[in-house]
Amino acid sequence: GFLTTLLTHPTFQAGSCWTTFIDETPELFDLVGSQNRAQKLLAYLGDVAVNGSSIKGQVGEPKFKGDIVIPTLYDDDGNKIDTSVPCTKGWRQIILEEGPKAFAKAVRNYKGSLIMDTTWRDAHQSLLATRVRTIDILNIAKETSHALHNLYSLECWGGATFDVAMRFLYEDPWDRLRKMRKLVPNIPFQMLLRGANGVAYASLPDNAIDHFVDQAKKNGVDIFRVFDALNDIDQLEVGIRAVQKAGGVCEGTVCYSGDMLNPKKKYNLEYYMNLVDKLVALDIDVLGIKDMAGVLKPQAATILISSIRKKYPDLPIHVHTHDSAGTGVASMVACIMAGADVVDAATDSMSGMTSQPSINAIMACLDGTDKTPGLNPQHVRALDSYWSQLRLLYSPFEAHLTGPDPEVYEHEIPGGQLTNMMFQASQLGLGSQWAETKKAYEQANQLLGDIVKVTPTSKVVGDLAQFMVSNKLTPEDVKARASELDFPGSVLEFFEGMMGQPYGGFPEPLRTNALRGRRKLDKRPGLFLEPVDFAKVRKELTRKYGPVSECDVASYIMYPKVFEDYKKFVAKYGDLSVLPTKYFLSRPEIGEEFHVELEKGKVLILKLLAVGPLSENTGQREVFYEMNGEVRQVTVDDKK
Ligand code: 3PY
Ligand code: ZN
Repeated sequence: GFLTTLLTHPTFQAGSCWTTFIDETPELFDLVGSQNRAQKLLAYLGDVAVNGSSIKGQVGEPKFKGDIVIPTLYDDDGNKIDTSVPCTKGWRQIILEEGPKAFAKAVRNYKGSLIMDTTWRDAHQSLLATRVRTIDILNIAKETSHALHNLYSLECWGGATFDVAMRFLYEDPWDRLRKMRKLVPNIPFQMLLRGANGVAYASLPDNAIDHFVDQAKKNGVDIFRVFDALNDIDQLEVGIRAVQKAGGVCEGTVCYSGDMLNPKKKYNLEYYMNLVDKLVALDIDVLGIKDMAGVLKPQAATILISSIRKKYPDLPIHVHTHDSAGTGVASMVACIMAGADVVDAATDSMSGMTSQPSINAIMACLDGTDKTPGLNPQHVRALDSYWSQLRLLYSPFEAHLTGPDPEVYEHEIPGGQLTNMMFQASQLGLGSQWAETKKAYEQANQLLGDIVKVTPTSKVVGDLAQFMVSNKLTPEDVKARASELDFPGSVLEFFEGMMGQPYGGFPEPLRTNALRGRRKLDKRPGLFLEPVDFAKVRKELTRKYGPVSECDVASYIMYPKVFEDYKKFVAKYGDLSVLPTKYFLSRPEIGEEFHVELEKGKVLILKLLAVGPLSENTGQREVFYEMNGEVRQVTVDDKK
């Protein structure tokens, strides 16, 4: 039985600790529930057949109906490349064999430029509400390991993906990480870490950040882009130290805001150079410049990057932008020409507008220079043929952007948030108020002291903006009535100091009036938070769910409620990450056959046979599926 399998398993006998054991040998635990899994899957499929998908944010059905074609790659001689196994050659070898410092040096010494591909994280976070699922990444992973083997990194984890995976996709983000890692052993994996906020929306105790980063490193992340939404160096330091302790490559990051060349704006070259000095003093491996809204214009980019390059000749510089205004390609090329080592780009069909600029466009601009990024354009295009199909598969999450938004230089809304707010406005029927919302965002930012805006502070500004629009408040109203207004929670958290200290201080008397006696932190929040009692959390989770892994512990600490809801969902429907997206989001045609690989070699062949009539007594319907040749039936509440 199961216990014997367990007790005789080599990993178990080697005395590896219990929780790591679950992470590393999930197949044993799958065995326990394998009979159960098929039935749970049917419960989900039955529900979708009757009620349609209930995935939050979904509008309509996928536009892509056919079978997804996986591209074939050819070498220079026209021979097919064997992609049945991953490529093993890449920059990750240097990290593994020689460590972060040697990696940084090799990057700096590289003659051409390098690219980080954001398709697996920021691109879909910015264009498709972060909804791209594990299965769709895994299905192109081995091909990616070959086609893009000279990438600096693949950004594939962190940011909003952690939260959204559990909250809306009912997936375990750690499981995604481990599975991607197996199929892409050669390209460094990069994640986005919100400094002392981890991947959450406000600060966590320091030991929670250490623990989280350690798990991320152990499960496959190589490079950590550590930023703080207020560029607060004390908050940054928490994340940076955590990465250094875990042995990851530490990309300490400056968030770029405003317009450095405009003398009327708050953040100027001196401000940025000061911040770079502080990051360098913390012994970062790579400097990140994070232009989350896409407001870094080419000339400012040239001046900023060449100033840093001049002062720090050995420091690798990695620049991130969003193409919201349509200037992303120009800015990234300017950065490379001014001495940046790495820039961010996304596969063409997942690029542009609020996403990153297109890889092919950047490559084309670098053609004929000595700064080409060492990628095969045929391979880049072949991969893109996959993503162009995926873009249609995820069409229910499109925000229907129609073109660049040059107003971004005024409102400075970060890429992901811009799409999100547009989507919300259109769903609420507030499309006509969109212009007003953008204006309010600009005003809210000024009210809050012209802060750096990126998760979580961008949410503060967005919440205040929506609050002003829905309550018809002018900035003068907000100031005058601050002591009686019911401000959104995020605004109060910001004023309390739970997101760190803004450059130039908090706006007064607005802060005091809005807080009405609530606490005011004047140092980083971690100094005031009780450390997490890990033993207690482990015990509590084990009591509720049976043996838990350290990754579960980390998920729970980051998002307690989201994690518990996720566990409830999985208890009911099982792990749906293996279900092809088309059937996750929409019901099959009657008689349409499809396959679900529950685990390696264990495939279910499914066919929807019929949806029965509504029972007046119970409000339920019977749904009939054929599963591996047998008719199976499931009873579903009709929620319509
Ligand atoms: C995130 O924190 O999720 C971001 O993408 C910030 O730009
Ligand atoms: Zn971004």
